[in-house]
Amino acid sequence: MKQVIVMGLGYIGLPTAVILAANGYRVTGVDRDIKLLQELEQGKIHIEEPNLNLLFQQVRSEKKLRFSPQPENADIFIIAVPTPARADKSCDMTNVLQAVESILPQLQTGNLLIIESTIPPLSCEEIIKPLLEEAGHKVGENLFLAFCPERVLPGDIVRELLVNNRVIGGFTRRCAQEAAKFYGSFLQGEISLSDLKTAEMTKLLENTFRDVNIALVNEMTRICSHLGIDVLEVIRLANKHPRVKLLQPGPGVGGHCLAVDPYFIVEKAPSLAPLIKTAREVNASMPAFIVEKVQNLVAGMDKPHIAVFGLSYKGNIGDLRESPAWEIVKSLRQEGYSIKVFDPHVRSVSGENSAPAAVKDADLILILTEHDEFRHLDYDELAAGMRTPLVFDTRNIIPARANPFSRIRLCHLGNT
Ligand code: SAJ
Repeated sequence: MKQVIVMGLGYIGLPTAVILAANGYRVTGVDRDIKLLQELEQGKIHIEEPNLNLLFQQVRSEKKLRFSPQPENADIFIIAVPTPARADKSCDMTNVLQAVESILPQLQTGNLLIIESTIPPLSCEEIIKPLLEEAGHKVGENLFLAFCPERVLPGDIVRELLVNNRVIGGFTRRCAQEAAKFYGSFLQGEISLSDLKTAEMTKLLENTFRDVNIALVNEMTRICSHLGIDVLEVIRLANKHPRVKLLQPGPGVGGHCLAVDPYFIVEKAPSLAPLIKTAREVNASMPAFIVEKVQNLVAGMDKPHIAVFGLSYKGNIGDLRESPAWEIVKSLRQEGYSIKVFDPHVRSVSGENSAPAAVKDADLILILTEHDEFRHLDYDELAAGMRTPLVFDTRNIIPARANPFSRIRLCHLGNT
């Protein structure tokens, strides 16, 4: 049974460690957060993902997954630590470099080192490989180095870890092949081999593509709003074209990926990336656009109360990182509005425990996150407890056509 060390037990590292343990590997998950390790040892996981807890409890009871603050000897090392953006939006690789440094004393002939963390192009060759060589390793000869970006979608991580196609960049062909052998042992998706820098850039392009696509519909939302055209209908109709696949506008783009990764391309070639940079700016401006719309909707009301539904950066998860919803709530509070929040997925922020409690005497329900719980609410019934029966659905989750709640004025990005 091969031994795998997974460095970093966050959104990617923990599910990866669990999946590997369930697929025939002896796994040690390493993290410097001692409190997190203690909680994991006690059987508590900090990530809300379908099927993760079940699988976690199973591999723990079978003693296939251990935790440690320090790496130890192993066959395969995976680095899945976060790479946040610095204040100037460039990539802070400190976690990755510290992880590499901490495994240096453990590396042995024949080991495979895989980087899964998202990093700027050329980082493996220009920063990580030299670190390994300075420690005396002959990369490509007695140590195999590969970059295999994670591609899983928060909210569906466990399934996607098994079925998604993977791109593997190797320092040499042999490095990529060694990594492919490993991923092929549990992956149902297709594996494509390439070199390090191509795989690094591929990862960034994927998230940038999505960010630019969303920026396009968000910009279109502003334009249509100005011209009095229903942008949601325009997008729906345009998507009937066989080669058009527009995403949905919303209150902004959050999370630790789309809102961050495109800048890792910009930092490498700023003068060559105007489109990528502008797309980021368009998406980053959406919270202010929503705040402006809210101000217009409640203008003239006496001390308006707003009930915000959803704080996380997208539906059905509890992740607050870069969340546009959170930014909107902060802005509205700064503007002096009375705000109550309800998010059944976010426990870290004190809010209301139920929708009726949040909307009591409210003048507006502001839907900022597309949680399933919000889709299935009876808004007509909720309106009975409101002062003004007004809903602003920025995620377009309430079907306007089959509007059964006649008393409510339903606003969305297409008519507001
Ligand atoms: N969003 C929109 N409109 C849409 C789709 C998304 O406004 O039509 C917003 C969401 O509300 C959210 C943000 O974009 O605030 C990002 O959400 P997401 O679901 O698009 O993506 P992430 O950040 O959760 O995960 C992405 C995925 N990348 C791609 O789909 C190309 C995932 O596969 C990556 O593994 C992940 O980034 C990552 O870790 O890099």
